[in-house]
Amino acid sequence: AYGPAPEGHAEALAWIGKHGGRFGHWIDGKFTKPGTTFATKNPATGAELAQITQGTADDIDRAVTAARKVQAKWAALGGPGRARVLYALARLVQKHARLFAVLETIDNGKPIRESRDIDVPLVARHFYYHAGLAQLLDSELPGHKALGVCGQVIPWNFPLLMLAWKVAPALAAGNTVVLKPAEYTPLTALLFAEISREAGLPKGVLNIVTGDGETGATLVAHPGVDKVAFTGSTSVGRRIREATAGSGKALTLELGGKSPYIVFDDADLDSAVEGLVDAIWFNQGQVCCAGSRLLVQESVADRFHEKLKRRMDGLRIGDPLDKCIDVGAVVDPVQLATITQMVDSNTAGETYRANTPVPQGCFYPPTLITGLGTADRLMQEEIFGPVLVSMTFRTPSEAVELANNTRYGLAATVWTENVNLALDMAPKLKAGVVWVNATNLFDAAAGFGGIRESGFGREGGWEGLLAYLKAPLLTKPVKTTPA
Ligand code: TXE
Repeated sequence: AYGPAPEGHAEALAWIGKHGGRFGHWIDGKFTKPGTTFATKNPATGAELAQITQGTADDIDRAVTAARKVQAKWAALGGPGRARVLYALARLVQKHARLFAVLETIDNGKPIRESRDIDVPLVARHFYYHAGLAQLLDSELPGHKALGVCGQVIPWNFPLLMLAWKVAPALAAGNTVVLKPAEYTPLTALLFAEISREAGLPKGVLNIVTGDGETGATLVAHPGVDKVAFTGSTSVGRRIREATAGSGKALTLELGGKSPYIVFDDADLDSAVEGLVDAIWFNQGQVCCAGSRLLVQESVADRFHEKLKRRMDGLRIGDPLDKCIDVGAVVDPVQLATITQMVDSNTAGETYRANTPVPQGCFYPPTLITGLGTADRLMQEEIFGPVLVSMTFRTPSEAVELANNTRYGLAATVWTENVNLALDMAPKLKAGVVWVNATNLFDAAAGFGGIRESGFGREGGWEGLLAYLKAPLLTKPVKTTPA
């Protein structure tokens, strides 16, 4: 029933096959021999893709040692020297774009349209942009110093993009890296490591150690790590903050969210519906800044919910490799069980499931829950799936109060035709980013990050780069910015 497999599929399977379906870590410029392994699977089919090595304390130690050994030399290359390598990495990501996109889709379950048109192009953009920053660094911030070795732990929802967000600024600033990808989605990080050699990245500058949370915790705790950067759940973020407290390690955390999506009665409702599709059904809702909490003005609420339900019924859910699919597979059966349990245990409000065929397996239908109260668990907790909760408000001040009634503070969206209202709302919303009549806009040049339990620190732009440099360079250069 599905269209032909996209270009790059055979290539992706061949790349896995070339490695015998078993991967070691990438340490000091080459793959290690696979050790004790676990499977990474295609969530859409349940098929095993490859065996991945569980990183041990020894592996982490070897990777950190390799990173430490070359750090001074990498920094001494200077901004332009490092920029040359970052440009090459960006070009190679573009050259292998189809392979990266398919590999990401089969490992994670996201629609190929997203990995092909959003994730991979943003990854290339990130390396180009940071190559530009590296080039400016010596003149803009003379005397700057890199932090040293960075231990980076990333989640499974944007495996390659989160790698780019972490690795590009770290390398641009002259640091070296040990990165641990998420256990569900290690493949694109391993492919990236392999192509980094072709880009001329000196061995030891980037090391990838695969494994689970224990491997991540070992990396975070390693005394040879100078900076820890983490994206993932708030509970693990809290543990990492405790584990690094008093260690002198620099730390940035990008954690969960329950971001409000506010629709005023004067908004272009059709556009607001389209925005919502992007806000909560992009990547099956597995997005830290997902607009997962709809706040809609009472006077248009019924009309808006009706339009939304009609649009939900039109969403196509299924094989992520099909170019016509809107909603793909949830990353793993464990995650699917969490979503199902959260929704099924909710007794408040009214649940609407999209009237669209849902395949067997790791798929969850687009879901809307209306009529909840502020204290209801689903109003407060991150579901991290394709589930939208909705409440109504009467006045702008009530909208602000409801929007800020959360322990998180990552993103917020305001939909209105009244620009004065939007400008009045934006600074009152407690969130790292506020979008107006748009949602999920990301760019390498714009700092992204949260407040409150969504974490701290910014990734992207000069702010993101400064997070990889030694204090006291706390001021932001203002002269030039690469395009
Ligand atoms: O995340 P974890 P999980 C949220 C989302 C989801 C929930 C659980 O709500 O349902 O988290 O997902 C590594 N020290 N988000 O369990 O555990 C782990 O191996 C060091 C939000 O997958 O936070 C992986 O590489 N590292 C989110 C990474 O941390 C540890 C994205 C993230 O996994 C560790 C993902 C430890 N003690 C999930 N324990 C977002 N906001 O973007 C685990 N890890």
